[in-house]
Order: sequence, then structure tokens, then C-alpha cells
Amino acid sequence: MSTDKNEATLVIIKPDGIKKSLTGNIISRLSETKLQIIAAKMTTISRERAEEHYSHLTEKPFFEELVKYMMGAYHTRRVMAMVYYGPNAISKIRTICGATNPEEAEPTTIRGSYGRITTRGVFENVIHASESAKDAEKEIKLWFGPDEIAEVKLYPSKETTVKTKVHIWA
Ligand code: IDP
Ligand code: MG
Repeated sequence: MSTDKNEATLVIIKPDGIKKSLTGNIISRLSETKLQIIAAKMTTISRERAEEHYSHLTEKPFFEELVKYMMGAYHTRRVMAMVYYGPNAISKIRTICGATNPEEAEPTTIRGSYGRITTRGVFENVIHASESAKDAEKEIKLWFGPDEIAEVKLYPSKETTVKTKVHIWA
């Protein structure tokens, strides 16, 4: 019997990945894992969300450039966010992504194939993937609400009624 634990992990195709038309290619590579995609959306990142997503890096000299990169200052404002789910999802996805520094990443990994280091000093490495179950929970909750996740109940949630303005088709 397999002892592999089902895990969820957050994947973001970063603005350079979108701009370079790598979306399909990246999803094809990640499908090698046989994991399930249980949430997916195209969205844009506010400064607040970018800063919160990378809150562990606020002291780094490249933090401001990283936030600008993620907000789309150099490519496009769109990113694609997804939740992958299944046995050992976190390490399976990280392995295909490759090392943080694209110059050190294995050439066959996504970051090794498509990443670059900019003259502004940021690793533009086309994809984000959660590093641990704790990070994944923080990140998934930052990017998705419970109703956006299909089929799997990942974390405790509660029902509430909200009165809010939304756009509908005119
Ligand atoms: P990870 O994305 O592999 O989990 P983190 O240390 O969490 O790596 O860093 C988040 C992002 O910040 C990286 O994906 C990369 O875009 C950028 N980054 C990390 N370390 C450096 C660095 O030393 N120089 C420039 N950019 C970096
Ligand atoms: Mg990280």
C-alpha cells in the first residue's frame, strides 16, 4: 500500500512565462506528474498580494524588483495561478521547476530551460511553486477562496453571506 500523502501546492506562471507564451508548455511539463489540477485562473497581482506572497524576502536587496516583476512591470500584468493536488505534489512539482537560480537549474527543468537573470538583479524564472506544506497553505489561501477549489476540501472553511458590488454583463 502506498504511504504517499495527498498534498496541495500552489503554482503560478509568472508574467515572463505568460509573455513568452509558455503557458501550454509549462502545463504539459507539469502533467508528467499525473497530479490533479483542482483550481486555476488568470489574474493580476496587486502590490499587497505580491508583498504578502513574498513576505519571507522583504529584507532582500532584490525585494522591490521582485515585487515589480510579479506585478507585471516588465512583461504583462497577467499571471496564471493553479493548485495541483496529489501524492507528494510539492516535491514533484518543485523537481520539474528546477532550482531558484535559473543558471544553476538543471537545463531540462522549466527554470533551467526558460529562466534568466536580469541586469536588474532578479531571477526571472517563469514559475512559482510552493516549498512546503505550510507555505502551500498560506499561498493557496492568499490566491484562492474555498469556492474556487474544485472537489477537494483542503482546509477548514465556513459559510457567510456577503453583500458586495460585482460586475455583470451589460
Ligand atoms: P523559490 O521561488 O525557488 O521558492 P524563493 O527563495 O522563495 O525561491 O524566492 C522567490 C523568488 O525570488 C524566486 O523565484 C526568484 O524569482 C526571486 N529570487 C530568489 N532569490 C533571488 C536572488 O538571490 N536574486 C534575485 N532574485 C531572487
Ligand atoms: Mg519560495
